[in-house]
Order: sequence, then structure tokens, then C-alpha cells
Amino acid sequence: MSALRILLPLLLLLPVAVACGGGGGEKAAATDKYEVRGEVKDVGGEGDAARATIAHEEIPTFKDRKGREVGMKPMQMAFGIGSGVDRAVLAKGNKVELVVEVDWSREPALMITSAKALPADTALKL
Ligand SMILES: [Cu+2]
Repeated sequence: MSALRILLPLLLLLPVAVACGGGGGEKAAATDKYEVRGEVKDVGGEGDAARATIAHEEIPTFKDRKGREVGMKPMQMAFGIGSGVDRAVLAKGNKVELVVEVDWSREPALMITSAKALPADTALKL
């Protein structure tokens, strides 16, 4: 019973330690994550150099590198492509729903970590 009393708080702290571990940035902010829809304008490169240029809808809750919620208007911009993303979904002209993770200590800061195809007739506010 006493072993559990010691172990349990440690187990509860573990996810916090993991969340603050990566990055090596000046502050231990958690990675921000956004869901955003858009249209693929261009895609290329492999591995760390892989980029997708997306015309994306507004991201109203987007936080800048100081953690201020400034939002992001609809625009066209390049994103990194995470290793687990299905590249077939990110074909030029496709409409997509993305999960984008932001880590300001990394280049590129904005990385697509999930991509799902939307029907071609999806109306986007771009
Ligand atoms: Cu943008």
C-alpha cells in the first residue's frame, strides 16, 4: 500500500514531464494544435524538407510565439508535413481538413500532423 502511495503521484506527474521535455525552447509552453480546412496549392520535398502550401480558412484561436491569441486570417502559406501524414491526401487541388501543430522552437514552426480529404464540392471560406 505504501509503495502505491509513492508511485501514484509519480505516475500522475509523468505526462507533464513528457509534455515539457521536447523542444528546448526558451519557455516550456505546450504545443498548440489547430484544426483548419483549406485547399492544397503546392506540395513537395521529403522528410524535414517536405512542405505543403495551403490556402487555409481563418484560425480564430491562433496564438503567436508569445502565446497571445491573435488569430490568423484566411491566407496561403507553407506548412511542414509530419512523418505520419498520408501524402496522397495532400495532392495539389485537394480540399483538406488538417491538424496543425505549432512549436515555435522548431523550423518550420507550423507542422501538419494529420490530413483528411474533404469532398471536392466543399465550400471553403478562403
Ligand atoms: Cu496562415
